[in-house]
Amino acid sequence: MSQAVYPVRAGFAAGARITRAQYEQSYIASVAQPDAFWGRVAERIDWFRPPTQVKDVSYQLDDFHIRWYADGELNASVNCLDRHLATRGDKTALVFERDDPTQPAQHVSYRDLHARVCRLANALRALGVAKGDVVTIYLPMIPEAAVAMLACARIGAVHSVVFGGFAPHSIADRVHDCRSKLIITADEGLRGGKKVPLKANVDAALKLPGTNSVETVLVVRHTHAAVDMQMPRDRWYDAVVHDQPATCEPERMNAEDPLFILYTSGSTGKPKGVLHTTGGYLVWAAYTHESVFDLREDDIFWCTADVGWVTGHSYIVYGPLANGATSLVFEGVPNYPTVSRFWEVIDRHRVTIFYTAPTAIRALMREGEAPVQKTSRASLRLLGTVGEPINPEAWRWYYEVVGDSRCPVVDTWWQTETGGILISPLPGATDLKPGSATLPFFGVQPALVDANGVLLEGEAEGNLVLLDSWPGQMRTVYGDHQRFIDTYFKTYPGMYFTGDGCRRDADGYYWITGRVDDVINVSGHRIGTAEVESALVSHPKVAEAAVVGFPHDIKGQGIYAYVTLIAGERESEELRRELIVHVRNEIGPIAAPDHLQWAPGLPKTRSGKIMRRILRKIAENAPEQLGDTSTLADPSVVESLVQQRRVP
Ligand code: 6R9
Repeated sequence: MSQAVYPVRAGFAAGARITRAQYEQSYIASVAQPDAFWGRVAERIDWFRPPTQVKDVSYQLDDFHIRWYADGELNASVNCLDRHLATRGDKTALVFERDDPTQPAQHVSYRDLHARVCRLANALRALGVAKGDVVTIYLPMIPEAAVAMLACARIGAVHSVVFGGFAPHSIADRVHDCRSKLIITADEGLRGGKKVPLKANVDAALKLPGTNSVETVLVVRHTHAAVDMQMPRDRWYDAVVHDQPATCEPERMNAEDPLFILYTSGSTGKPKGVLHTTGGYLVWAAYTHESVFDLREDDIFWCTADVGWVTGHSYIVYGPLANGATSLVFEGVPNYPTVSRFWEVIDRHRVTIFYTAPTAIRALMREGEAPVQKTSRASLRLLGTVGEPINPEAWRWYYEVVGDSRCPVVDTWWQTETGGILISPLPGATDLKPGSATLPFFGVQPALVDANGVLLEGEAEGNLVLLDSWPGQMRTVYGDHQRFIDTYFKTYPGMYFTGDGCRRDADGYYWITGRVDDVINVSGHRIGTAEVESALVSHPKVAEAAVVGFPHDIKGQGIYAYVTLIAGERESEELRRELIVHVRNEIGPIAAPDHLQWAPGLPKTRSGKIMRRILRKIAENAPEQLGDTSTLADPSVVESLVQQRRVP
């Protein structure tokens, strides 16, 4: 691992919001006196009723609860819109850069955004959506995605954004789980010149069982493609917002009222509905956004994530808008029409802070320096990464080639569950080491434990846990509080278990090594092995399947599937392709296996448990590290799998 150090740049330290001395002092205060610290930070939010209580948390299983600011009342959309109108009404809230670069960009001011949100909020109320109802949002990366989220927040509806790359089955599962009442979608999405049939996917999803909670589907006209409109269920978005007033009384929300549900993959079963509440989440998103990105009034902030992921929630919508910043919404992809697109967009809009994923950096690094160097990027002052570990080589390329060795790189570690950034450098305070997420943010207490839950001191490698709560922490798994407790608080009692492995070096810097559970991180997207397996076995010719991750140059991890066919079915290239397409159709393209190996048998213990450790080693092509296979019911199975391994 690289131990090169990039000290804080003198220019940055001088004008930084948080200097090293301030970080060190405030970190100690944030942990020692959380009530005083987080009470003060909460003053950055506009409250209808300021909280008198701050932290109220117990991780003890017999008295488990997580509450922050419990008697406070606020509205997230008011914080993202109304309170900026007096001072920033004409400031651009959203810059919309379309997929097609020959189309003009759109600038949505805070005043416009407020009006658009209020119109939709009124329309939703008119359609019968009330506080506490769940609205599913299945939209491309267009301003309406942010409008829809904020309109829900305005009336106290809970949004559940479903990534536009998910297939009908995945939409249906998510709609069913939260009994969503209304879906907001578009005729089609557009990515890299290719059309995504969003409305048709919703139609297909709503034909699946368990989706009859949906009363209304609002359709944004985006590409103007002809789509089936099933009246009275389907309504054009334009038509329903058209006559609505441009102001809307916001709902008074308790700090602990739900703001949104976002489904994420875990090691077992179906994706869980991670639930975030209003007060703590908003404080966290806003405060981390300002601190980690050292935000200035005139910054143009671009986070390339999709709003379908938590990064888009916290750092395209809630964090930037709560801070009155300008946030860029990009509809397209990094390699369309050319691999210079990111850098051209940076020049076009004079982006100052750029936040993207290691997988994109690695893919663009492959194209060489020329596509970067033909652009200026002079506006950039800070770079960030998120989603997966960044290898030092990609970090250096990002720093040297993209940032011209001028811009600090903040490698931000966090999760859907954490609501916002937890471990990251602060550009004016933290010396950087390529590949390390460095040090904890205020109030965050990371620790490493061994397999038995024993805390490890000093330089060590183990499982990453968090010893105490922070305001942005998820509060429950929607509809299954026990699963929340079991998943995160049972493995190591009294601690939150992240599911990540991690190393701490002699300077106390954290180096995330990746997931230690059955979650695969493909291009920064979490895929549960159980989900891919269940998609595979839903095919009539498949008897059994086991899925593991393997190292992949661009994606970080790829998906490797072992499949056993029903007796009598023949293995063929055609069937292999058919199964990959099947997973694509069931879950979505991001879950399609990179490799699929026929497995006449799977390595199992005598009690019938699949030994994934062994399958991982075979996929990694490290058969010499198979370890102890003596507990296998039939050790010869392994030998034949090793011999028939697919070469990734
Ligand atoms: C924000 C987000 C969470 C998982 C997490 C970890 C990995 C995220 C990382 C990182 C190393 C970083 N991860 N950021 N690993 N360094 N800077 O990505 O949320 O989709 O829930 O994924 O991603 O494994 O546990 P989510």
